[in-house]
Amino acid sequence: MASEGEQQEVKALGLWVSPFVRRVEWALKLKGIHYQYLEEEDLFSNKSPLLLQLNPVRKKVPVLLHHHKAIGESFVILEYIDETWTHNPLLPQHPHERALARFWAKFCEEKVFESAWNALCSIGEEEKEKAVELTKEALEHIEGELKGKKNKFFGGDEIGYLDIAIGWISYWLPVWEEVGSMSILDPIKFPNIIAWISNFLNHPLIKHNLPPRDRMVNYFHGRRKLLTSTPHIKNGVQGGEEGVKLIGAWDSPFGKRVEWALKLKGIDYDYVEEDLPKKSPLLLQLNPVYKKVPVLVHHQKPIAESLIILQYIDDTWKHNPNFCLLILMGEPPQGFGLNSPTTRSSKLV
Ligand SMILES: N[C@@H](CCC(=O)N[C@@H](CS)C(=O)NCC(=O)O)C(=O)O
Repeated sequence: MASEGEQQEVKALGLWVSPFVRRVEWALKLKGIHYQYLEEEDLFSNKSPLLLQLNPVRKKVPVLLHHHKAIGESFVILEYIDETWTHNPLLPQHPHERALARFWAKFCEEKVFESAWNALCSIGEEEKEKAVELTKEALEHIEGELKGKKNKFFGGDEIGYLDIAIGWISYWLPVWEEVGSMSILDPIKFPNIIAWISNFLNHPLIKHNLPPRDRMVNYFHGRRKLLTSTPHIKNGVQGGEEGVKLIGAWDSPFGKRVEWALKLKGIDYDYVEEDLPKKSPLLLQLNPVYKKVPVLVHHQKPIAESLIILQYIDDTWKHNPNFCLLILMGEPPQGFGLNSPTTRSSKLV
């Protein structure tokens, strides 16, 4: 067990309704770690200075603070918690089983979560049906993983990493089904998932650490309304103060140009990393012609092609003119080189 002094240094920055934040809280509670919870009051329109300071790259919750050091991304935080407080291990002991737990957690995040969220925020029945089908297809793999297992949870009779990682399926997904008027968790098709859900929700620690359902239903009705009426901000594409968001890929020199330009102009922006081989629905929606990064979103309107974006930036924010020339000559202005300490990767939380 961690000493009292060590535990006092733990803080979690969160949002009450976030499934990502809940993962972190469940893990801390399973380990018996005392922590201070700090609610991000207005996450989508007025992020707190603390969040911007602790997670300047993604500007998202959860953020875990331990001994004044910040860690972002819920799966990374789960691993950090498991490595720091080694009692009640979350990940399995055997390397292959650990790898499998991570594999299924990632799969669920990319396939089940994304499709289910798309189904909830879909515009029109056809789009919704497609997304519901994709969600069910992905869930079939999870059903297969559970089939024939005698244990209550994925890794045995104690809740572990994978249960926590996909715990949202037990509680958030049924709320989304209700809010989106859709049916996903069919008990005939997914009997093992339904049994796992019952075990998970009946665990005393989980049961007492869930957001109020009615409040969630209201909240997601609101999110759904907002996201379906303004499709460009679906998936959180709202951007910084002026609604500036950049969709890029970490190794794209074209994306870098745009980042240098925004930084030179001092424009606050949100960055979304694109998984290029996969091409996210967001990228296909924002840049259906080239399907490439970078894409700049400003006031909910997408602009593609890096040179055109540079011109747009220079036309829109008139201060520091002529910088484009420098960037086009391939010379990152001082302090913005790929390995400079001011680049995104080095500032990651
Ligand atoms: N992959 C991240 C996702 C975190 C995330 O999307 N958090 C949402 C709250 S549910 C957020 O902070 N959104 C703020 C925004 O998009 O501006 C994780 O696992 O931690």
